[in-house]
Amino acid sequence: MWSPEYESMSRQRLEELQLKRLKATVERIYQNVPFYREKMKTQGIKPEDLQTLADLKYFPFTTKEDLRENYPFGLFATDMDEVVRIHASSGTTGRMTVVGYTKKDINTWSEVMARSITCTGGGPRDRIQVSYGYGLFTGGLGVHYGAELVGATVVPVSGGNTKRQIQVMKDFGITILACTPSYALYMAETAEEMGIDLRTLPLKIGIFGAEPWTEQMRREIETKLGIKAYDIYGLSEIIGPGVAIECQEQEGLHINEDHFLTEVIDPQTGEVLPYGEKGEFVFTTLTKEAFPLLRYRTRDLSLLYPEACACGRTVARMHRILGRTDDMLIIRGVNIFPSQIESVLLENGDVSPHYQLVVDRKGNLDDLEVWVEVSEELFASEVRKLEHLGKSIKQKIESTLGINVRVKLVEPKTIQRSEGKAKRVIDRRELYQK
Ligand code: DLL
Repeated sequence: MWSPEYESMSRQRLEELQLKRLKATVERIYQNVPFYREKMKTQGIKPEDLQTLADLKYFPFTTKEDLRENYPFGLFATDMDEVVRIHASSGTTGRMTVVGYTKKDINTWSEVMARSITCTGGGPRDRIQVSYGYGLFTGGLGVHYGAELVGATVVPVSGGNTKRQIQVMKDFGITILACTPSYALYMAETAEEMGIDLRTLPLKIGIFGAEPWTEQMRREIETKLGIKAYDIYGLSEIIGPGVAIECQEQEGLHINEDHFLTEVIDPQTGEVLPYGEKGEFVFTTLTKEAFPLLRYRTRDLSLLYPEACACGRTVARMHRILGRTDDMLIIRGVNIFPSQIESVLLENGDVSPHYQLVVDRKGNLDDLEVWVEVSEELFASEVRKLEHLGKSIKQKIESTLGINVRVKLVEPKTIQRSEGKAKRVIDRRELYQK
């Protein structure tokens, strides 16, 4: 462990520490950020009303809309002179979400990323290829600083130029790859075209996140790259990558709870749910200076479990992200998550992990078409076989989702590859509304 003192502290000591830090955070944002002061006043609550961790539920949530309305620096809690870095994430709609870091915040981020890398078995002897984008996106620089703190050799390739990525991986003897899971698969495909078998390289660990993926996709990546693939979770608003990560047990993601207080709520009612129940993740930062957040609604859905892990860490773990409140598709009234479809597809050996969901409105009815790439071998085989595969996929998806879908099998390499976050859903219904 990078910081055993914090990663394996008793629940009681952790909660004492969290309460102390939470009180300080609430007091500071009340004093320094007019937005929070007003919100708390409207809710008739003051910092001193926070006596226990459970009292947090009386405090207001912060949403993505609040961040947009206070664009760009309205929620910063320090003087701009103390801000040493800005990052931003560009959502698909509206203004960017802008976040800031003081020197201490950068150190905190490096610390949680150093813990994360160590958690996967990485260390000073590793060579880490950072293929997350560098820039306003937090992926590249976030992993970079953590890897340097660990003492690993960092190769900051950033995203793109996939052939060169493979060359670097091979020639530099890379042992850890950090990128989105969809990009890892794209790299595997490119390597194959270049006649390079990634399984024969020293590469042994993958640190993959920034987008949803499934257990099946993990298996696919592990087999194709000959590595262990670890899920890393984070969001710019809270810090970037490093909020939570899997350990070598691969049984849920350890949350850095001494820095990020976690609640799971019912997205409809806002009520806090007990451990083990699926809901929306809500984080409160406990140590951030420039951009602290109170009860930030992530829209990410998962569940939390508090049991200590076999690895010795005692912090709570989250299940891998199961969907988002906003990428949930509602098709003919039925709630559908892309990950459900991905699981069905990848259980089937003949299709590649590349797929896209195309939603349209035909007449007054929603229509879902699932585009699936088939493997080279299968594509070259008889039409009858393809038809059979199409039918069987359709049947499986329909029995999982409970709605009718159309399945379109497409040629290998026709679905657009991504070097960052993959775009799985094309919702043409939205286009009509604009
Ligand atoms: O994606 C930070 C990050 C960089 C995480 C590199 C991991 C690795 P944003 O661009 O602000 O930040 O996007 C945050 O991405 O709310 C989730 O919906 C999604 N996300 C991030 N990690 C995972 C993951 C970065 N492991 C949003 N599984 C979050 C599923 C993830 N979704």
